[in-house]
Amino acid sequence: MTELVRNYIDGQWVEAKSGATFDSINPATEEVVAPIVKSGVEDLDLAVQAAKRAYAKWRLVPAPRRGEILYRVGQLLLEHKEDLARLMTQEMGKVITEARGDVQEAIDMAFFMGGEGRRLLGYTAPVEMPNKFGMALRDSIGVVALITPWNFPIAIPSWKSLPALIAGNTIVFKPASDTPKLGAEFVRIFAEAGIPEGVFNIVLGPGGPIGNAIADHPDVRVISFTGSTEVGYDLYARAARKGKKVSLELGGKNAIIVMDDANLELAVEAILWSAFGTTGQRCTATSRLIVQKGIRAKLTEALVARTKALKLGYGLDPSVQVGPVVSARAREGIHEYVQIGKGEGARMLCGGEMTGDESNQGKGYFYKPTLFDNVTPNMRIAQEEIFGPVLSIIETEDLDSAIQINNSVAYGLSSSLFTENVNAAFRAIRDLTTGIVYINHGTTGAEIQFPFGGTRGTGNGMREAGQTALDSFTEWKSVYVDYSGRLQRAQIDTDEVLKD
Ligand code: UN1
Repeated sequence: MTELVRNYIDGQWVEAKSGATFDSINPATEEVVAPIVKSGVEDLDLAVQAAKRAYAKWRLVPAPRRGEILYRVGQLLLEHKEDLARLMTQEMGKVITEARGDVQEAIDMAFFMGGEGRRLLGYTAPVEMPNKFGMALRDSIGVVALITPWNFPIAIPSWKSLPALIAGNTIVFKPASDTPKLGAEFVRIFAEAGIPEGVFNIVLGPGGPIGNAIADHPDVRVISFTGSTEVGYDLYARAARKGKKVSLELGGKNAIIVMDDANLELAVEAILWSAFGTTGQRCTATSRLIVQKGIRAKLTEALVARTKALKLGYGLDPSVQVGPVVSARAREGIHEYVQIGKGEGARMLCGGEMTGDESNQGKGYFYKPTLFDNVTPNMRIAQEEIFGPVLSIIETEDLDSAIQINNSVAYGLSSSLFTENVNAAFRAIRDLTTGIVYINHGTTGAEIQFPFGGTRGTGNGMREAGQTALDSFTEWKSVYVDYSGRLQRAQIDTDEVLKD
């Protein structure tokens, strides 16, 4: 049996107060990855208290010094990239090449945010009075809580923790209960990089009670959450009663639009990658294909053939293209949506079946990549997030109707257009109402230097990554220094200035 994975609180690896544990399971083999401490509200409180104490010092560490720790984090992530990637494939199932990409996203973020240590830019502006100076600074906030999902178990914690730390906040981190060991390994890297005690704490265990305690805790000032819309909105409402700042990244229902003039081969590759990469379990995954009439038959035919040929299996085998879904429960949910699609009158072209790893006695929570044709924009499978390998094909007349269909869902994360017509591309860039737009590329693959997030039900207007990430973890402080030696009343004594 592998070693028990513990919480990291105040610089110590500790068990949960209750002594309870649970198992992290490999979804490809159904084997136990590791036993994990099962934390409760009392463990959370210890972590918050530690973070609160550490904040008093950490906020005063000059940001360039904080940045040096982040650079070390980037270096260590690079050194441990392969181990972390292998653990990721084991703990949540994504195939090894994608797991490496997930870690790489965190490495990119560490170096990017390390650089913020020497920027964290504020600004000055002219003021109304003589002998007076004004500036606006970003200020740290305090203890921040990070609640992260299992589908990007290293990248998403990096999007949240690195900007929070560079800005001078301290952290209580609650990773998804499907990927607790990766969460703990992520924190271990920070400990190795020299993060001071209490600055970065992790509490492992099931979300519900801990999430509520985070929303209620008077010493948690900011919550950054990525996960389901349902849980996110509940948390938001609960935290609002305490006046907390909340940043939400929730669901998606992303579409690729393919016009008649598109490069067909390129579109096929992009659709397969965006719909079935990560077994469809990305917030950015393509789950709708909006295709213009003239190219539909050819595109559909190519997609069916290629989808059927995708190799499923344990993602540590480099020839495997599609891993399992994260859990038996997740697989049930996906299968239910497939039944809903059939019931709504959509035509299933392939997939629609639970399966297992044939080379391992049928073990694992696999689901065959599924294509639905004859989908209309209002069907539930075209409106609701499925979070699995299911793609719905919707036919359309022209660009305007394609854009209208794209925009007519409750989410607004990512969209994509395939065309060779530059005018169509720019019209789409203007009119697609998602937070991320791609031209001639699928809906996945955002880079960390740009804002990441979406409109409508995808969030609450905040963005992750890029410099924008700092907005979640800082508050502005405006400073006025009057060195005139007399009372100068803004907005009132302004005419005096010209008289002098
Ligand atoms: C997510 O699915 O929550 O753009 C994150 C992408 C990745 C991140 C996805 N860089 O697909």
